[in-house]
Amino acid sequence: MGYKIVVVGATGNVGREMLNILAERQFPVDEIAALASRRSLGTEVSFGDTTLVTKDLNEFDFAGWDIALFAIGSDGTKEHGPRAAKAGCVVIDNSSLYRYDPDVPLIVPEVNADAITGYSKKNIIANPNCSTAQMVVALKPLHDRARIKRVVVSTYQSVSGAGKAGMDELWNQTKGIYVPGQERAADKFTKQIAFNVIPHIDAFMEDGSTKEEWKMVAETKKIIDPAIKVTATCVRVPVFVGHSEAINIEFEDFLDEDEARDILREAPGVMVIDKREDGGYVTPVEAAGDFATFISRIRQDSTIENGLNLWCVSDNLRKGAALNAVQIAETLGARVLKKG
Ligand code: 2RA
Repeated sequence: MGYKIVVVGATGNVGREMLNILAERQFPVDEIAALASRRSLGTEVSFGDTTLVTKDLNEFDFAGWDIALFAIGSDGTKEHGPRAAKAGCVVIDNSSLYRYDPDVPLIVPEVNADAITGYSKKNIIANPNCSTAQMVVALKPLHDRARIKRVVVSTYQSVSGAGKAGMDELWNQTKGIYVPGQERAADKFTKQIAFNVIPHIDAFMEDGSTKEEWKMVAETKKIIDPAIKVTATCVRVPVFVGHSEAINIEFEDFLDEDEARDILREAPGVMVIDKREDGGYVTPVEAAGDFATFISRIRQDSTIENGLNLWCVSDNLRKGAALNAVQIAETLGARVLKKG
């Protein structure tokens, strides 16, 4: 017995990855529906070895369906999420709409799977922001051992985080630099992204930080521990897939770098590649397409009493979005919606 599962936003970067990962992980599917907006209606999408023709989200009745993976942004979820939930279909939403709602669990299964039981209040579960997901996978096992006081993180986020338009802009702008007459001005991003970096993701807030940086603070507190202080600088870089993060951690207690490496080696969802030699670390091009959260450059921060530095890389479309959503569905199936 499997589940009747819906992927909402099946033609976008994350929606397509959700379908790929459901198939790769052989999620128990009895029936699957791929939904899209009217403008993408009829588009064919792959689900393992089969091809699905997208159906109209606006006309779709969620009654009788078990789980809906939403990847259509906050506005779309606002319009269709509640009606899916009300029809008895558990919504796993990749947008930020419900992440900070006290009645909606924000879940990274390797970190806080137990919180999933709170889904029944609204029949909705929130998926964290991509840059948060990989970071909390790395932080949680270390927090359990030496209690984290403060995190300082700088992110190097790929253009796929800004959707297909972001990827197209990097591609066309880069080409345009070499092909006379094909120059491309900034459009999706505020400044040139080809051969450049942009310290601005999402809207600016009153205090000078951006919404992306605020998300990392608020979501880390909700997922792991509200006592943890987090400060972030989120930067867009000319990489197609894979977010990287330089993470500095201050603990309550001293944690030796070797012990930290051993802990991370055993941590769920983590792959440690950490050799102090040429190539002894992971880069986005190696992480893209993989399920793991990769950790490298683990080393003491001797400028503070209990400090540690590390480098964290993961596929932002997978662990950062689609994989985490599918893992939430797996956890929901295993713990709550058990099917014989
Ligand atoms: C980004 N985290 O990278 C945001 C949304 N995916 O653009």
